[in-house]
Amino acid sequence: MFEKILIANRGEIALRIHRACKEMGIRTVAVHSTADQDAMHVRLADESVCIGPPASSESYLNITAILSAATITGVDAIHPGIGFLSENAKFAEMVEEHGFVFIGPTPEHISMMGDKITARNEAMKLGIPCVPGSDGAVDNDVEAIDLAADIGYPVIIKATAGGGGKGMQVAHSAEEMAGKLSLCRSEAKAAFGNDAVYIEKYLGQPRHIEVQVLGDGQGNVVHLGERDCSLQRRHQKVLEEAPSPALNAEARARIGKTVTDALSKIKYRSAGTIEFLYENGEFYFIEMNTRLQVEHPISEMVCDIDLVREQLRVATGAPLGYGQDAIRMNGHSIECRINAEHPKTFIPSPGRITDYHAPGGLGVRVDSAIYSGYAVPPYYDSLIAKLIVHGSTRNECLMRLRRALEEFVVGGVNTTIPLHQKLISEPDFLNGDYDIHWLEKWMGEE
Ligand code: MV4
Repeated sequence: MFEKILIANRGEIALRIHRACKEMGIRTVAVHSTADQDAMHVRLADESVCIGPPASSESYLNITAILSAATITGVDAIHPGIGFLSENAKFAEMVEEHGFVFIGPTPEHISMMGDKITARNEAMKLGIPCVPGSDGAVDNDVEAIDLAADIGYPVIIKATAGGGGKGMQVAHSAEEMAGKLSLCRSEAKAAFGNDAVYIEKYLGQPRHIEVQVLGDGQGNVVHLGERDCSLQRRHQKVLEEAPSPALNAEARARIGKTVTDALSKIKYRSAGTIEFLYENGEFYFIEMNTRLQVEHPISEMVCDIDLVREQLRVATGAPLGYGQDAIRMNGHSIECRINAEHPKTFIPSPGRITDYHAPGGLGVRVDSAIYSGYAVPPYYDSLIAKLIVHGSTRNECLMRLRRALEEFVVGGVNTTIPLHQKLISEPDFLNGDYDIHWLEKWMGEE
């Protein structure tokens, strides 16, 4: 096992990784910006290195500074966490070139899934069902309009380099195509420096369902069931649950087998998530995330597996050591993302936390790096805590979540706690009756 690793991240996820390391006897090195001098990830780590000024581009994205920190502290490996450099194939490659282990997939798998056209083509080759659409990039308007006529309107035009909901346009008729194509291309060029686009049939009321996988790079791959992440606002997830209220055991086993068969063919290593749209009982691949995800704890709670521990283990070259039979799913789990934002306008609310009391008790987990007196900096993502609840049934989970939200005190900044309190008393939510558009509609009506 590694003796010491560097955690190239901040906030709750840096703590999450630190915790797994400590339980495995691994020492940790934190890196931080000047704005994060007093951050909990720095306080808890065995060693820390300041890697630059507040702006992420000069600190948490500063590859040279991070590799220097790894060199001077003599670590064995680097965990990239979530966001920042976690899906940067060049970084993964440079980590390895400098003689460290990258705790994640190979650079080749990161690249493969980072470009959406390549990912879609690869998914099709591997037998993963995709949305009907173009076979690769559409080169010109005529080709796109001909194809859209075959697929049937509405269609969605997507940038191959897209992400976070950027670089997508829906066209409802042939007349709209030329305009939407050029809009999508110019947005993609400006945002990602790549104007390649492809088209798919537009699904009107799908759910967002993603399957958690874990592979050892030797062909052993298991899945940890699915998460329902349909509750989003402007492509930001708000609340996630596992299992999905929309799937039965047959659908779960079917999609699980499809993804594990596929990823075992490419000998996928580390944690990963395959995202699907789910409509009328069918799954349609949209993308794959080659990293740990913010909502990974709900899968951990349901499967009783420490995903970061497993990432560390397989990164050393160890085989998974168990098969799908060993994965037993139990009960229900929900995660509420608590952001330092106004609960109605979502305007960020950085500043000092004056009071803090986290809920506890059976089945309650809080992943957070904040504390009373901590100042939430304005430079980074506004996620300050994740409340993760587990219960033996969905109803027990909901009752527990309600009481945990009531106990949660975060004073001094606005948070999304009141939004969650309202959300979990909505009949549609309680009935599990929601799609990817439900939350925005509901918020518009409030
Ligand atoms: C779609 C779609 C409908 N049809 N693709 C949004 C982000 C990106 N990951 C994929 N997205 C979508 N792709 C087809 N063919 C609708 C969305 C979409 C969405 C997907 C998941 C969660 C929330 C969403 C909100 C709006 C649109």
